[in-house]
Amino acid sequence: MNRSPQITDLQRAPLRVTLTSMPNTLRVRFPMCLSLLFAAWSYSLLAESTTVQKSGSSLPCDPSVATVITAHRSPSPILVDGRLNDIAWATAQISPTFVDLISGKPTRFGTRVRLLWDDTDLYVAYQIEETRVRASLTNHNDAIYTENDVELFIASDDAYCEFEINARNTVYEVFFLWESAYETGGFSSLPELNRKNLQPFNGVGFTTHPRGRRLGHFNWRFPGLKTAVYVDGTLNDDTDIDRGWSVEIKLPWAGMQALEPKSKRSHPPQHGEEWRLDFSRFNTAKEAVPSKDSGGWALSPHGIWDSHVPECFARVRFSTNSPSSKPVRKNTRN
Ligand SMILES: [Ca+2]
Ligand SMILES: [Ca+2]
Repeated sequence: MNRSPQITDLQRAPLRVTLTSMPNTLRVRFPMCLSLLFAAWSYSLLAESTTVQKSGSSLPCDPSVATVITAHRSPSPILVDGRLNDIAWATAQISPTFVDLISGKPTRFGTRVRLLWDDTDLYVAYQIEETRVRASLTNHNDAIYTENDVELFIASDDAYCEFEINARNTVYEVFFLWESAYETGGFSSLPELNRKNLQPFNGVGFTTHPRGRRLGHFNWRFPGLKTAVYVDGTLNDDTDIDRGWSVEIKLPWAGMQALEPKSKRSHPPQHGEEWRLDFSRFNTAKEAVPSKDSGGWALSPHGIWDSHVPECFARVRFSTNSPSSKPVRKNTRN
């Protein structure tokens, strides 16, 4: 996502109801008993509002209501070529379509994600509706967040990694950790996370995270990462109307070790285990007013212009069961 904070005015304002907000005419005609009842109701809303404000001041979302998606064990091999026509993908759970990152409201184009895994790898697939597929950046770690992209975040208790991918299959990747856990979490023991490789990072819109400061490794590479993109239309040619693009990502479990040097979680995860992952897409063009399209869409909304809030990530539940042999959806486009 673009690192510049923006659209903070679209953040949901806490609900405020006071007697003084009533029209004068209504106040004059209100019988005393009804006024008292109204006052009591208003007070309860104010109390609730205060609670919302208190929790809202620590986190911009309610972590307990994040969207849940199941990642099943893959029933068959997956060819990482960008096309989602593998038999395995046809049986995977398809997520609900993404919503606005800030408001949680529906978005103009559909975006869905699927996950599968096997003994060696985690697989993530994005299906992105888009009428004008565009991408220009071609070098690894170019500023992909300045173009249309899809983004993936994977969190452990004390760290998370970020991947941004454009329609040319160019990847930007960064590793972040909470500074307070640098020693206690075992990160300081990893040569690649030597302090000289780390830079301070404080989020892009939510800069008052209760966990304090973060450190980012902006030249980090996820070991064994493989990505592929398929464009269902024509790239950088706006004389036609495209159908969209799709992305396949393969992440070896072995590469997850840096997220948790003390290996609290098993790789692959155990049945029923739940991880926090974030799935989003960012668009340079926004839907015209009166839409309040922020340009950032996610599987689980954050309530603020900032992907870097692991507590707001979607919840991925791992299952050792293979998905149904029956395709979940027949009309897979590519
Ligand atoms: Ca494929
Ligand atoms: Ca096109």
